[in-house]
Amino acid sequence: KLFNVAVVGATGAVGEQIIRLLEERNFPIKSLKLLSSARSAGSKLQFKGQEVTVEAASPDSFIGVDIALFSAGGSVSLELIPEAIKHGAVCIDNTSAYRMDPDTPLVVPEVNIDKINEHKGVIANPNCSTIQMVAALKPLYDRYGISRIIVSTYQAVSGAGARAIDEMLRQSREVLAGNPVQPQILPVGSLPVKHQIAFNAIPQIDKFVENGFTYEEMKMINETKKIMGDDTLEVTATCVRIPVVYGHSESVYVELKQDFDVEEVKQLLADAPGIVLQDNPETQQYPLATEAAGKLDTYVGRVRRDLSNPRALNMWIVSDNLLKGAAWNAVQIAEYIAIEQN
Ligand code: 11C
Repeated sequence: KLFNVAVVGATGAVGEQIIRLLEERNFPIKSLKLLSSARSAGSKLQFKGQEVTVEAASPDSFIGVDIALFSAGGSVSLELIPEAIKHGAVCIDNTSAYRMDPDTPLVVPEVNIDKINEHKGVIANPNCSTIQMVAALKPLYDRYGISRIIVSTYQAVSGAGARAIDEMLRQSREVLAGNPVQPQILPVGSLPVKHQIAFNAIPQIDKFVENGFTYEEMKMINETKKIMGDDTLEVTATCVRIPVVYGHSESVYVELKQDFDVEEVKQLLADAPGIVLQDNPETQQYPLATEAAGKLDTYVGRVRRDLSNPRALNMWIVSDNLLKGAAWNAVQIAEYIAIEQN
């Protein structure tokens, strides 16, 4: 069976990667509709050597669409996903709009693909920093059980969109030229206070919640429990923006429920789907954002037993936030839907 596919947010950083992956993976497409806001409508994009004109997304855009991939922001998803469902489309949503809805499966294929059929028209794609962490921890969860996770992230500016990349590069040039820097975008475009990102580390991603955590940190906490299907999991997170363009890095401390052998842990990771073990202190081998950028896998290294708690591990997890963290996870879900229906 071939599918009528729509990409909503086609001109954005994630939309662009979704279109590239649908092409590269030779997704079984009958027709491809590229949709965007009215502002970007009319622009022309290439798909398999053909020019496709981007159309303004409206409720009628979804007539005849089988699979719709959304990455145009939460408000667009909330407005148009119900319309797309009415027309019979299965929606894969990259925004946070439906993630914590109890009726919506939140899927990372390596972790909980079994949930994919429980959808009522929409399957949510988790936050980028959550996806790579749960993909790497799943084999350990299955083998030993996990009681607690403490994660600190080092997140790329591309997570905040194409304008944040421009801002980081522009600021870097200004600092090197000895000029004053005028931050405009980060940490959060809609908040009045802005901070320099070039040559800096900003411990704020998204707005603050009343409890002192940021939304990004709360996403990591809540989404991890939902994807793992375990409310007893103790999770805490500190999310930090650093001047890297592509690839989120994470320092993860994880307490296991059973004794473990570090070599066995490494073997489990090396054998896990979608995970690449890069771990050799002798040759200074460990995951690097610059090397993970552009790749579909999640890279894990610096795996070591904690010195204060022999039942705990420390590790370093890196993946391309726009690929496994967004576009690739969504296209992977679409591929599973296509397989189920064929
Ligand atoms: C960031 N993780 O790096 C964010 C971007 O909920 O999908 C993705 C936000 C989301 O800024």
